[in-house]
Amino acid sequence: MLHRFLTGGESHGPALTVIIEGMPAGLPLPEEAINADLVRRQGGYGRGGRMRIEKDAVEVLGGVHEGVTTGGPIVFRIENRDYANQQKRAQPRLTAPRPGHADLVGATKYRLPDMRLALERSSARETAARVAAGAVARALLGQFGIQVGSYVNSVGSVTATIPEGDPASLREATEASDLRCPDPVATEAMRGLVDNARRTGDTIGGVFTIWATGVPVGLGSYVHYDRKLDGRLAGAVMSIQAIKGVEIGPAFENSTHGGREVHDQIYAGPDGPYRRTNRSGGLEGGVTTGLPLIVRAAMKPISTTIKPLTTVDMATGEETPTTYQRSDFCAVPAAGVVGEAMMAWVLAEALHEKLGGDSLAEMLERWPLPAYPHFDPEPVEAEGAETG
Ligand code: EPS
Repeated sequence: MLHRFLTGGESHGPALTVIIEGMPAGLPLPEEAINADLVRRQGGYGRGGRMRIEKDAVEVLGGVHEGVTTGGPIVFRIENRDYANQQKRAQPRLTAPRPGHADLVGATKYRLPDMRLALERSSARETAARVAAGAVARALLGQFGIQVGSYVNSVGSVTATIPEGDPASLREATEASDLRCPDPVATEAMRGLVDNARRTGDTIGGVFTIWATGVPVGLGSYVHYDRKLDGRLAGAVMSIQAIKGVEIGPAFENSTHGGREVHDQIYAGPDGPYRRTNRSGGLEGGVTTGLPLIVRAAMKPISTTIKPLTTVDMATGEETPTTYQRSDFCAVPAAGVVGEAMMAWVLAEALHEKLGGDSLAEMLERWPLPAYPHFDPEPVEAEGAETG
């Protein structure tokens, strides 16, 4: 493991923290770039009251000197402004778990006396710390011209029309939409669904796409299951709270067609071999093809609903309706930003594995990578060699 990060802190504790290890020294790391991603994560139509309280920004506690990484662990703190409010309110013990949240399984696993202790750590508030770590990875990738972004494909039953082609060209329209959806007609309809969820005391999920462009050929590996980049990306994206499905490229659709329709054929061009399609989502054999990486994720509807669900009060053993305090109605746009962080994280590590080095300067010495190997038209065979 070349890179790792560890988040700490609870949703309503004093602060979130993250320690990031393995980043090369000499990487310019402007605080504003990290904070800009934190702001993007806080946005999106359908967020609840908490986002009006928090103003996420990092306090840099280590690993950065005069805006440049030192090679030491990078340490960030993000204040929870709601902590002060929480201190003033008595929090009743939570004994009736919300179906879909980690309340019941968490309290069972850790034998907690109050399910609030499970809720506090399982909360998606933790994703603010992930986005800070992802912003560091994004800064590293940016040095090599690799861009990472995301957009929302669907909210509930409303699906956007996404033009084919360079995903980076969708960035402007995506960031202009409060649902982070590049299709303005779909954005309007999605807003209606979120309003309806709010009105009916429900929540709503959706699907988002995370992309990366400028990725060289040859990141990841096919030689071991845990080095395959598709597996690493899927695991990282699936680890985001409320994500229940991940696909690489149009994988589920591909499965309904024959191989001759699915595989991205290779053509000879003036600059070497090239593809006209990217149905592999930018990965073959767990290795990047040089085409944009495309990962799609399905987010379930948030499990805290105003209109109750049936549960069991673990203090009485009786069925009871769930209680509601506050939550988001739809967090799909925010989840896309978290997805970017996880993709950037995995890609930055894969790039560092490929290039090696302890400093950005050493990594840049090995850049750019040659696109493809050179094959002699007539290889000289060793005497007595047999074909395997
Ligand atoms: C969350 C519940 C809500 C969300 C929270 C995730 O928080 P609260 O209970 O304080 O209203 O707003 O997400 C964030 C705080 C955040 O920063 O994204 C949950 O139960 O997972």
